[in-house]
Amino acid sequence: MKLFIFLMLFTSQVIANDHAHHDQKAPAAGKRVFTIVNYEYETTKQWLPGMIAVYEGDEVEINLINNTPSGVHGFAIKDFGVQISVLKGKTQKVNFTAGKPGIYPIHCHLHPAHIGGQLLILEKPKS
Ligand SMILES: [Cu+2]
Repeated sequence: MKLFIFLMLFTSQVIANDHAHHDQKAPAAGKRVFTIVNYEYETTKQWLPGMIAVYEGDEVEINLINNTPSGVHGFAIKDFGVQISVLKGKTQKVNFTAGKPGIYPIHCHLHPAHIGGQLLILEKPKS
């Protein structure tokens, strides 16, 4: 039942976000903007969405929101020199340029046991 409520809340948030973004202009080609939120469910902490996909060479901007009651959590993509700590209730922005195509791990450098994510970098489609 608890999980069901969590999923309902999460789904409605996704729908609300989708609405909010309707009026906004799409980002310029080659720039990708994400919002990723750290949730805590029972004892599990996770940045969601857990996987983001971009093209090689993209300018990536991620807004990290720490929604957990437990405290500071980290967001690190070692391969691109990204390592940032986000305080409870705060939002932090991080920028980097996507390098070679591949699948790169995302993790909390402060608590390695937390569920990690993945950055998927795709080859640029030929135009
Ligand atoms: Cu953490």
